[in-house]
Amino acid sequence: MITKFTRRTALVTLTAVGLAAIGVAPALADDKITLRMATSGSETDQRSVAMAEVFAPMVADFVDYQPSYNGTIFAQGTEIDAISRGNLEMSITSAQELAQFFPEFSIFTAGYVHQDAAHQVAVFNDPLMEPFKEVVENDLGVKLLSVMYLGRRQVNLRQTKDELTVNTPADLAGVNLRMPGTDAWQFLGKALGAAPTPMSFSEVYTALSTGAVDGQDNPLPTVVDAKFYEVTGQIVLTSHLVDLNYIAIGKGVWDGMTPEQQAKVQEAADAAAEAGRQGQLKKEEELVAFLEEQGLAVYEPDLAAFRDQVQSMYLESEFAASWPEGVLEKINALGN
Ligand code: KDO
Repeated sequence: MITKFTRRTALVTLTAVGLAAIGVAPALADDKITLRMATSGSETDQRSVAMAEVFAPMVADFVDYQPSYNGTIFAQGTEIDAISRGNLEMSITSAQELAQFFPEFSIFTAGYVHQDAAHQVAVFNDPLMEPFKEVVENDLGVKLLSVMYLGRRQVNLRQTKDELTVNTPADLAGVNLRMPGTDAWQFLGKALGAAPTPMSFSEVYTALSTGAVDGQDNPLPTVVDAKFYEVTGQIVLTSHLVDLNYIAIGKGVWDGMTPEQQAKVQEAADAAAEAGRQGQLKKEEELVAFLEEQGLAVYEPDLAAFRDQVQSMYLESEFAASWPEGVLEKINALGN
C-alpha cells in the first residue's frame, strides 16, 4: 500500500502526538538506548549491511540497534511519519519521501542533477543543505545524519532487446514502468518518456513476473539483490538518477543523548554511509557481467536524448518552481 502524506498531515500529527516525543528521554533497554531502524530494503542490501556491520558495532556500548527489513513493520514511505510520531527511531529515507512534506526536496529527486556518489556527499555537507536539514528537524522532528548512496538508477524491462530496443525516450512511450509511489517518482517516470505506475517495492517482483508492469527502475545492485533479473530481459543504462537516501533519526531520541553519545552516533552514521557507498559502487561495477551471464541485454541508449528531455521537463515543471533560488546552480558548481 502506498500512503500519501502532506506537510499539513505531518504538522497536525506532530502537534497532536509527535511533540510529546520530542525532548522525551529515549527508550532504554538494558540501560541502552533502543534504536529501531525500519527500511524497505532487504537485509542483504548494502545500506542495511553497513548499518548492521558498521553503525551498530560502533555504538554498541550504549545503543540497542533493532533493524527491520523489507517494509515489514513500517511500509515503504510510512517511516518518516512514524519517526515524527515517536513510534520509530531511525530509517533510511529518501528525498522523494521528504518532498511530500517539503516540495523543495524535489531538487534532489530530479533526473541528471546529482552526478555521482562524491557529488552527493559534497552537496549533503555543503552549507546549501542547512535550510533543508533545518526544516525537516524543526517541522517533522527528524534529523538527517548522513547521506547514503543507492546508485545510478537504470531502466529494467521484461521485454528482450529484440522485442524492444530503447534508444531515446520516445521508445519508452506506452511502457508501463513501475515507479515508487510519490509524485516526485511518478514525474521522473513521465520525464523518461514512460507511462509510470505507482507500486511499493515489495510488490515489484510479482508484478514483473506476472506482467502487471513492463518494467521498473533501480540501480544494478538492487536489480540483483531483489532478483528482478529472474523476471526481466534487459537493462537500459539511462543512469537517469544518481539516487540517494538519508540516515534519519528522531530528534526526540537524539536530544536525549549526551553530547558524547551524539558525536558517536554521528561518527557511526558517517562511517556506515561510507562503507555502504563503497559496497554499492563496487557492486555497480561488477554486476554488468553478472547480469549478462543471466541472459539480460545491458546497453547504453542515446544518453544525450534522455538527459535533454528529462532536464527540460523538470525545469518547466511545478517541482522546479519550489526549488529555492540559486540552489541548482550551487549543486552544479559542486560537481565536475
Ligand atoms: C524503490 O522503491 O524502487 C526504491 O529503490 C526507492 C528507494 O528510495 C528505497 O526506498 C529503495 O527502494 C528501498 O530501500 C529498496 O531498495
